Amino acid sequence: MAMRWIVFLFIFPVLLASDKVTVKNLGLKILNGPKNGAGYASVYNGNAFAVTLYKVEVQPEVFDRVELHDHVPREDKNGTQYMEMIEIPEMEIAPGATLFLQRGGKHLMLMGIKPTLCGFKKLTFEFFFRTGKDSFEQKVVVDVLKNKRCE
Ligand SMILES: [Cu+2]
Repeated sequence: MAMRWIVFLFIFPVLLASDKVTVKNLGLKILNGPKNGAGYASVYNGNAFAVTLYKVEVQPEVFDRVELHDHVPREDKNGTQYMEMIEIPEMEIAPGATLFLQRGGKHLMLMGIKPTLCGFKKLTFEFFFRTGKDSFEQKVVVDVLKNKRCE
């Protein structure tokens, strides 16, 4: 009986969904002027099941909040096509797929940039994921690059 427990504890960590989700190339677009910024990254799901990104938080709190955004095609009353940016509640990533957070597509919106941003060289982004009944998070540290806003 004791042997069975040892085996179970040894194997369990290998099965964690979080080990197979990687956030890469996180970059921030923070300009001098606009009150909001954007965040871009690629998020790979190496699991055999889908995972859902449902929240992103940043420490220290240099933004009012981070929203998940997408662009959707619209048509105005003259029939002209345009893209509208909307907030979405979550982003699903299929097994083996990569979610690209990028310009003109899905992205992170950094709402309400606070002046305190300029006092920090690094920020920690926490990505919150859900899969079935489990949830987990990934932390990614990113440099605050030199920008006109902070001069
Ligand atoms: Cu946006």
